[in-house]
Amino acid sequence: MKLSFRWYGETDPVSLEYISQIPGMRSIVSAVYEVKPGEVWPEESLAKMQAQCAAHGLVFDVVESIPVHEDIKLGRPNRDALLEVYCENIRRCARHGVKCVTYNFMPVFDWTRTQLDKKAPDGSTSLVMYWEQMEGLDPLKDDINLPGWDASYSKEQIRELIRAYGEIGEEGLWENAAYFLQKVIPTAEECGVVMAIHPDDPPYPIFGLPRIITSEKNLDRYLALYDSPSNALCLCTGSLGCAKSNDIPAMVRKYSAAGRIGFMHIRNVQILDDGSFEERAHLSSCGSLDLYEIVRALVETGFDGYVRPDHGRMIWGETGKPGYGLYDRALGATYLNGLFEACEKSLSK
Ligand code: DNO
Repeated sequence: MKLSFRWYGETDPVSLEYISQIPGMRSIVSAVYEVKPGEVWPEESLAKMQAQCAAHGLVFDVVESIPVHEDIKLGRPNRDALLEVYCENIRRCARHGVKCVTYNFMPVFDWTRTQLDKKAPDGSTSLVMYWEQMEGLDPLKDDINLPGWDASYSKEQIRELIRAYGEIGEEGLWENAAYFLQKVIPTAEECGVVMAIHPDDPPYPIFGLPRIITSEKNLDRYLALYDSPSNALCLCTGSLGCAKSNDIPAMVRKYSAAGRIGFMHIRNVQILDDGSFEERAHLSSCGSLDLYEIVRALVETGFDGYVRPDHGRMIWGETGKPGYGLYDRALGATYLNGLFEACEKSLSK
């Protein structure tokens, strides 16, 4: 596996120097953030990122994300032009050494939480989603602005988008996903890039919006839409793992054995009795997921793709982007290194 770390570019309070000091760290996961979805990424930005990473002994070879414009997800008439831009961005990334591109197909909102700084008894804070807080939330009335979301929409635009997704429904979203893959995967194949779809987080409908990348059945369906190693998964254990019905180690084993995982996001969550969830430390005993079984499944199937420790808690007084501080993600990386080394050595005995 190739160990990686997400870095938000020059404005990220976590420096490349610090990231490079994490044992075993190899790759940087980043994106061009200064342009809007649907615009072409300047090659200078990609070249600069590559050089900055190389100066710290790191490789910028994973992009997270090239966002999919809402008009593509909605199948609107301008989608072909937007898909042309999307393909051009894949080509440009590939020219600058990128091997894996993450994206999602979630309508309007990326990941959703109701609180970003829930304090645990030990004083650390983490992201949570509590149904009781969710019930009161209305994206049309409240000023909800979560870090996962594109803050550039006005309330009017959000209202219009929610209405449009209501009209196409789940099956419409599937059709538009199929169309997206038909256009994009051939380009990815030509460029030697693996497209890794991120699951919906959490993996069920939010605010009545359809969500499709949620379960084993739906992942099978998505991968079958275009049967190619370039049409792969970014298997996020914490996203899929907050639905009790998803057996994460079994899913990891199945899709890794089939060569259809490009990227692993590894983190732990605690599912609560009412289906709410809290992000927890990576250690298996801290949450609902068995990280040892997940890593064992990867090692036993010979996984050689990218892995990153996903969302960390805020610990030791660190402040910064919720989920993306240095300390707890670094602890996660070190724990993952330990699990991989142990599983690899016991397999080779
Ligand atoms: C959250 C991330 C997601 C992910 C996108 C991929 O922390 O895992 O925002 O980057 O869904 O497009």
